[in-house]
Amino acid sequence: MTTYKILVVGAEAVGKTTYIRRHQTGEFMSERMIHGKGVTTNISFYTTRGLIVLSMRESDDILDSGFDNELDGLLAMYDLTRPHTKQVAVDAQKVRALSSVLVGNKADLVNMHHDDGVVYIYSKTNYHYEIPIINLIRKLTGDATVNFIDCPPITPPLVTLRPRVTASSKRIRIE
Ligand SMILES: Nc1nc2c(ncn2[C@@H]2O[C@H](COP(=O)(O)OP(=O)(O)OP(=O)(O)O)[C@@H](O)[C@H]2O)c(=O)[nH]1
Ligand SMILES: [Mg+2]
Repeated sequence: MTTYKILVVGAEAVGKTTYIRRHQTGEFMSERMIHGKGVTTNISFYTTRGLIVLSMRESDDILDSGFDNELDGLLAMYDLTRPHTKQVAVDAQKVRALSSVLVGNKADLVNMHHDDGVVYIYSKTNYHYEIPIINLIRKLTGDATVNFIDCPPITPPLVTLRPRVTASSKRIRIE
């Protein structure tokens, strides 16, 4: 297992928490989530190079990541409906020489036209939402061929029910 410390960096309300939550729980949050700040979320990805854990935090300032100097990579995010937020993301990429991916979020709200070097996503319907992650993992590992694989099946634990427990659970079902 390899762990990388990743900062999702971008101007306010570009969709940082929503993006992390999408990977963590699958939910889309229609409200702005203030409590995403200061939280570290570990998300596991099964890849052709084994289990990779991205330890993710968010910030609007790369110098205030909460990871000290241990940061490994960046998802530099901006809001396609607010073009001025792109500069914040681009500037963050210049502060330190780290593996990074530039992400244009909320593509559902704009006409799709592509800028070079930008991954367009929308967390709202998961459009391309895994592409920034795999692109970043490829940069972090230096392996352009790495890909996701399915999560290995987890064997359920063996549970032996005592006869009385089985009988009472049957009763509950009949009632
Ligand atoms: N339409 C649309 N709305 C989105 C998308 N992603 C996020 N949002 C909305 O954008 C708003 C801000 O999302 P957040 O995830 O709170 O943004 P943030 O960057 O974490 O904001 P701060 O941490 O407060 O700076 C919320 O209302 C989300 O529902 C998207 O892909 N499409
Ligand atoms: Mg947030």
